[in-house]
Amino acid sequence: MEKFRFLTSGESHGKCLTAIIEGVPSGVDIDIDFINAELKRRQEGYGRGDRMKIEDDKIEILSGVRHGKSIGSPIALMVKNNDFQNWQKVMSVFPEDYTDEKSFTTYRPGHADYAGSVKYNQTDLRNILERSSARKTAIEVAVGAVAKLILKTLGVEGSSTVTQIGSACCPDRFHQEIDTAKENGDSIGGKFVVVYKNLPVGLGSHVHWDRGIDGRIAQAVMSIPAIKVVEIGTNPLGMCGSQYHDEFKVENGEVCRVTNNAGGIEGGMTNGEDLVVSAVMKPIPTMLKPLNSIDNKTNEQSQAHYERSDACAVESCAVVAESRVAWVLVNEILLKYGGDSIEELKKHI
Ligand code: EPS
Repeated sequence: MEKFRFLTSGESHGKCLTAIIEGVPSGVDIDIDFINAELKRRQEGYGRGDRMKIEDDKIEILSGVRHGKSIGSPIALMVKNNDFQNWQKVMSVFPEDYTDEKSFTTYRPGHADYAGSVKYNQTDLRNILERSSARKTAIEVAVGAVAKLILKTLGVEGSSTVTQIGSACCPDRFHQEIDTAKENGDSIGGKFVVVYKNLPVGLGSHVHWDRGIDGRIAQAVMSIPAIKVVEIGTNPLGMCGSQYHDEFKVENGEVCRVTNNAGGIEGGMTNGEDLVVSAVMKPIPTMLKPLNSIDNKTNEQSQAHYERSDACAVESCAVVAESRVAWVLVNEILLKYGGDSIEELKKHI
């Protein structure tokens, strides 16, 4: 059974986003300023649309914390959607408020609209857009911030860097790539890397396919909206074994490696080197210059739906990926060492 579990709920323009986390040991300092700083980091980044001028994401903790510390019970979190004020009728839960004001029926190629509407038998694609929106990553980052607070207590810290936007690999050109896409009514993707340092050896396992930490990280990062590629360490394509594999050495009495092409994972387990996870985000599918599509009411050729969106959200996505890796690491640490209080967990480690 997983040790760090949670569910989230919330639509992009609904009242709020929520999460309930189970498995946070008691005695963890729940630093609200840190959680809010993480939420702010996710909101920032060049290329974000006007929605980010409306939102000012702040966490509300509803349970599981007293006087700044976790008490072992489920932690319920909430982030309000400021934009709900402008969508009250459209997103109302009451049948008498029905309006088709923001309904749409033309699929955006690349979005969840088509498959989601077939799967859930919906004509109004708003019913798919609202949950498939990347807005839900706000509450995921709040959950990630709680996971990071546990990791911090154990001396494990993560960070992320954008390494490519469109075809540009040099940060000096990132804004230019985004500006050009925006001027053309287009969107642009990119690549980022997440690094976690100071992990113990042996998180994950080689003994069963579903216990490998690389597989768990890949699933957690791949399922962020718009991620199409996840890599651990250096992409080995075209390298010989002698070039790729990381030779051993002993430094200050510690076993370590000359290089870290494996990205800190061998045999589905952490090996004590830095964990290095890269991912590629596709260009966002909501574009001012729409692609050809069809209308699901008539099956006639049409232009894809457009509404306010981001031209590029790669920087935000990197923060989301940091959070997702943090969840996986906390779960693996709790699985390996166990502990109902942070003191017990530390003692076990
Ligand atoms: C999103 C569309 C935009 C983004 C949104 C994700 O929202 P809106 O349709 O309200 O303009 O800003 O991202 C967020 C709201 C957020 O908090 O990251 C989409 O369709 O995925």
